[in-house]
Amino acid sequence: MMAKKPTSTKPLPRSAKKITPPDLVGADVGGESPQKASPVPDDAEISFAFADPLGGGGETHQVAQGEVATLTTQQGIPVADDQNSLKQGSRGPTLLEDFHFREKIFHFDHERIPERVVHARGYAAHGFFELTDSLADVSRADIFQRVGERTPAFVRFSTVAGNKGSFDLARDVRGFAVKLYTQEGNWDLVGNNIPVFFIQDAIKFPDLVHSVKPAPDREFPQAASAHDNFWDFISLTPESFHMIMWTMSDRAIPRSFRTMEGFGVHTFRLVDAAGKSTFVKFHWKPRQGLQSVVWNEAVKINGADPDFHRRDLWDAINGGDFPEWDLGVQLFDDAFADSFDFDVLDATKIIPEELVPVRVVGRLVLDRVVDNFFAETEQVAFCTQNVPPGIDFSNDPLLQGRNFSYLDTQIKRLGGPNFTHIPINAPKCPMAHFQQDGHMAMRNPKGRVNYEPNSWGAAQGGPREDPARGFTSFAEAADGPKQRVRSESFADHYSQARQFYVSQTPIEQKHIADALVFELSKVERPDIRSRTVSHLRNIDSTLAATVADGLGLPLPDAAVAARTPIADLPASDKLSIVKNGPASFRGRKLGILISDGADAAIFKALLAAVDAEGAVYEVVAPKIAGATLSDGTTVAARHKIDGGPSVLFDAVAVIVSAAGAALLSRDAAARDFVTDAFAHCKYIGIGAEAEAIFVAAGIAEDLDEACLPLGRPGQAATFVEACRGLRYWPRELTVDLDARPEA
Ligand code: HDE
Repeated sequence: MMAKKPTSTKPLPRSAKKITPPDLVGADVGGESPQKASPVPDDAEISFAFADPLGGGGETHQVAQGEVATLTTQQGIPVADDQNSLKQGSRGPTLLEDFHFREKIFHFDHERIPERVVHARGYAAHGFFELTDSLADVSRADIFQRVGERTPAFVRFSTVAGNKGSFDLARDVRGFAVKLYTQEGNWDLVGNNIPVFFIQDAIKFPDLVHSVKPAPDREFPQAASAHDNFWDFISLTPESFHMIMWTMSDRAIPRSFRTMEGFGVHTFRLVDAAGKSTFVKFHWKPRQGLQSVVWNEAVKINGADPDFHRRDLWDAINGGDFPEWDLGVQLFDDAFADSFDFDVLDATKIIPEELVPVRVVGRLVLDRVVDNFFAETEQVAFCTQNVPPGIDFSNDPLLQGRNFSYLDTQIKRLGGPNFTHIPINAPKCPMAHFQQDGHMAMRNPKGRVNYEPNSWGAAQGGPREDPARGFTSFAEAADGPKQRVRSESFADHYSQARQFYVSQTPIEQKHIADALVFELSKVERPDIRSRTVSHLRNIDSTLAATVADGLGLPLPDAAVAARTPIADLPASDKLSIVKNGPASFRGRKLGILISDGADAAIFKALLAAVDAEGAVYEVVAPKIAGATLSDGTTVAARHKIDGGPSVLFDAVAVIVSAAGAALLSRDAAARDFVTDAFAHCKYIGIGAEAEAIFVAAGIAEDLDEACLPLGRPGQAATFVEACRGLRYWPRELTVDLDARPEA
């Protein structure tokens, strides 16, 4: 007897049946959100378009609003059915003849290109540079001649160690790479958010990067320097300790790309029309002020929103809050270089702004997100060798090495020598040369002549060199024996590390010590921990003692210093984040936790105060559909409470009804919302009925002067004004075990 089929199983279709997709065109994509922050692009505005890769030569495929484009193959053949492959019979084999299927799968198979070996995770935007002060006195560079002129710019921010899919808030250096499409060729200023580097000679770069990346046998940890290999290398590389002070500071966990400084790091040269050279260091100073998160917050942000930094930039630009940086230059001559305590060619050193002031000469504005991440952000190829006439290299051995590496790496990543033909990499000024062919050549020269010199005359003979306009290297004299050496003038490894440390406020110094203890506590070998602390003894004895104590380690002897450190370099205020914070809460984000029945007058007063400050807000509620306020208004939420922890915000407010407070007091995510905001020293606005949640969270007794009442509408403005402080640091001493070594 045949077994009876289960009744729920439908008979398999035996006849050919065409599966068609639901018609998505015009489908409702959701309700409107009242949130000011994180604008969602209006789908109705988007028309479909392929960018023209030839920049004018090919056919641009554009479809007007309201029309629907016909799907085609890469060859432009219209596609009738994108749901079913071509088969012999309804249940037969798929046919090789199906060119649409084969092309689609073939192309998909090749979608990935190698990620960057460092700086793999990044995010970019378009904008412009505007000259505000002419540098014509020291440089012939076209970009520095005419005040008020704008130069298109593309800027990519990145982390260094993590892979492309890693989280944004790793403790790490941030890349700050700027491509400026000048009228005399592209200038790539490929910098970082920290003005010094770990090593002095490019030959050590592979070792440094190998040490910080996941260990080769186990492939972990990802995007983290807190492991044996990194600290082993560092503790054997004393020149890295100035940079270590920066990476252990909150500079390595920025709040936003918008609140980071950028630095060209190396000493470069500016060269005038007469060939005279002036040394220069480049600085990008954010008009938004400096701001970082705290480590415990960073750890949690990475879980709550791994895209925290890219989302922040995307939201700010789409919301019309365009980030801006001043371009500053430190200019100095050979006489200064000769008299300075350190070698200006040593990339582990800064020149304090107190010694050579930063002259602001322009501003950088980012005002447009990319159309396509891959085409622009992934394929952009920065090369330190890209400098226009008037800007030149110094002999910094790190920079010299980079000038080889960046061109070389693009060939691997982008597949051939024609990556300059990709629109994001192509200059926006006239180009003429005889380079030709190769993979994906898009711009081969026209005509018969592809060499020079030639005798085909001006009309047909093609471009000619121009000794007056052309790039001329600064005629620096060089002499000496061929040798592998590190100059004696590079031998001081600790003086500026100390200068950085003593320039920090006490809370920032605490964060450096905490970070060192955290990182070294992840190191398994005690000898590596101890060796690291031996270097700290050459920087600051209290720091060394605090870290040793935090590790439960006997204080080791000081490491042998190649040169006796200078202990009394003066503190420099510019090195502190806290001393260079924003003047207002503008552009910052308030998280408002609400419930049904929350006081409408207070909520609305708070929104008005946020608006007046130029800040943004997001609503968090028990349900994503939002909450109904006391006056019957419904407010949609941006986050359900579980997905909107307080770490996502610069400050928080809790405005709930008594019933809402009772409900949320039992909710772990709601309790975490307030305890984390409290632990991270944030300003907290507390509505009249909200206290029960703070009681349930166990912090009601500890509330301090940065926890402000929102019982009356008039208190909203006072609260938002207080938020300008960003953090109430005295609280940290009461909530962090590390702050109380005696405990
Ligand atoms: Fe890089 N670095 N680097 N680097 N670097 C790369 O180039 C390299 C260094 C920096 O958003 C790579 O296109 C060497 C210092 C940024 O696309 C590679 C040395 C500074 C970016 C490379 C250094 C930087 C990179 C990998 C030691 C700050 C991302 C992919 C001498 C001044 C650019 C690529 C982007 C990327 C080599 C040191 C900044 C392999 C050999 C110092 C911002 O070419």
